[in-house]
Amino acid sequence: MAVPVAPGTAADPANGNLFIAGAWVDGVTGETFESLNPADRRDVVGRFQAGTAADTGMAIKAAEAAFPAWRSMPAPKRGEIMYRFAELMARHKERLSQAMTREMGKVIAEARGDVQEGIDIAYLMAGEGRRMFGDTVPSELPDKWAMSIRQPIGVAGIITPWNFPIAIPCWKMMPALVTGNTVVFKPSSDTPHCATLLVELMAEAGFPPGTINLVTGSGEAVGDTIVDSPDVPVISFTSSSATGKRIAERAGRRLKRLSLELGGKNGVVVLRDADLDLATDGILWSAFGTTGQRCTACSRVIVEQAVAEPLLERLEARAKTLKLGYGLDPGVDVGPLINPAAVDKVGRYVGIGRAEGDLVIGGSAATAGDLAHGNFFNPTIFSGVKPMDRIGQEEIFGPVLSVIPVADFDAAVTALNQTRYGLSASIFTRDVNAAFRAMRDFEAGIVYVNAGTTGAETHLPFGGWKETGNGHREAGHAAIESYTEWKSIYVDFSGHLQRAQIDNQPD
Ligand code: UN1
Repeated sequence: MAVPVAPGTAADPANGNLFIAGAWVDGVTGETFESLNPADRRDVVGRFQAGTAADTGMAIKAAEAAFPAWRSMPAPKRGEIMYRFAELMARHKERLSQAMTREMGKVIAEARGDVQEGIDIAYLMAGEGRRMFGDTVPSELPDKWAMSIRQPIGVAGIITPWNFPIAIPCWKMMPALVTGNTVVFKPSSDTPHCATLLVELMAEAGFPPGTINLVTGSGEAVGDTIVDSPDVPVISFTSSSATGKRIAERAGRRLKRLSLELGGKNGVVVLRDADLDLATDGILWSAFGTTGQRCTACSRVIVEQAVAEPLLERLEARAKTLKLGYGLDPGVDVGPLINPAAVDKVGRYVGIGRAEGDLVIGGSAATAGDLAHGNFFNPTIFSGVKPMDRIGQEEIFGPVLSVIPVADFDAAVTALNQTRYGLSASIFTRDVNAAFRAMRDFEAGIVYVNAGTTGAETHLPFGGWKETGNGHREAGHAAIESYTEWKSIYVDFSGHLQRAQIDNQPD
């Protein structure tokens, strides 16, 4: 397997520091942890500071100190810095993408998409600096003005996962920063190099010292310190529902603003009139793209019995052709899982699945040749799964697809909604009435018609119902809500006391 020469090699790893108050510094203990290439664990991507509670405290202080000046800067000016950052990311897109494939594992085309998603949200939010709309409305009283404005909340704690190591930090940091908050950013310990490259570009773009602080390290040392700090009033977090609930409890004690983006068990419904080749394309892409490690990944196919057999044949035939390997090597379709623990977890679910459904293809770690050095798992399909089976209910976050046959459209909607999650859902059909019913009745934050469950664009709200989140949305204008307080302002220019609700009574 070819080990890339940039941005660092196994012999010359990139050593990452913390970024606090505009300076790259060692942590107080100087202890480090390694980031490994998931396609070849012999390749050390870099060594990164194991930040502590003390380091995190310093980062929070720096963000607090930077807040008054940053919130006072006109939002369009903040947007201009963000625009420069977007341009820098675009210029460095290939370098960032290759670094991402090496550190996180997704194939290079998908890594480019991840970086592009970061660029897209940066441009979108740069423009938001000149919008950030409030309401200006008539007052119920004469000679009185009424309007509402948005204001920043303070220091934002941004805790991000590894599966979109550029896009998700940007989804969170761009709206936080353009609205005038300052940031303490704790990336996943599986992707500290991507985070470091991102923050380097932010510094180069001109975000002032202290507006963005990076602390790498564990969830216990860094993440919990951010969540518990009385000086971090707003938190945005993406990971599992179990961790999200724990964070919600802790943040709830201080009534913090908290935006959670959590688990999914996204389903594709295939009706008997569907274009089965198109459905096969959509299902394979959303089930095995990113090796199933997207919050939006499809892990359930709910198919009308009448077409279950031909659909399954197509899925099996195509899944067989998927090539596993290092995402920088040409022709590779599916990269590795993020780490050995993920391989174990997927393996455990396959064990559960063998007892619940019929294994059609896959079902084991892929260890032939060079793959043995990485965290590879064969794309896996189970058929004959029942809606309430564990593999049909629990988030696996790997390349495992359950095919659930149902009698008709109504049974499909019931099965689709029979989950504690509600991120994305899709339907393949040529029947416009069925499509509209699905759009109305699917319990999900994102619904696709004749497309898979992945591929959300950055200018629409992103997020899910039920245990997928807590009602907040990322991306689009909706993201602004998570990072701003409303302030309603009344200006009375009548020159005398006017009492709302009292002086406006009918004569
Ligand atoms: C995620 O998996 O957490 O819609 C984000 C998609 C991507 C974003 C996924 N645009 O699949």
